Amino acid sequence: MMAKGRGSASAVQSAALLVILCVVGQCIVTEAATYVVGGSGGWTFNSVGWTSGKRFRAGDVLVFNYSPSVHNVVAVSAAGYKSCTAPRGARALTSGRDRITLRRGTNYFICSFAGHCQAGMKIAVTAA
Ligand SMILES: [Cu+2]
Repeated sequence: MMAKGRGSASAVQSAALLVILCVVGQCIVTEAATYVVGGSGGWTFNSVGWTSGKRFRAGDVLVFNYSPSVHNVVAVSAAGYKSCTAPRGARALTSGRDRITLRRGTNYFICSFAGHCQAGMKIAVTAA
């Protein structure tokens, strides 16, 4: 009888621990989610619509996967995003698998290869 009682208490403790771990796990995911831009297709033309329906938070990480011989990633201003122009001296990311941590507000990225941004290779990501 006593053993059964302890067993029950132990089961309750296990359940409580599981809940706490789940809550903690969710917090971690919420605070720093990682998104692969464009999904399995990667960072390419018409990535512009990829952000729709997603909710981003400051600290989330965007992963840009692409072939560095034909694309790059450049962080730009709102004006640069609209006009598809990178600022003079802008540093292009060219690793082909770049990771960028989002800042609060809207983060703008384009590919600066000629014509690519105009073909929808641009994203505006608003992070809460
Ligand atoms: Cu490109």
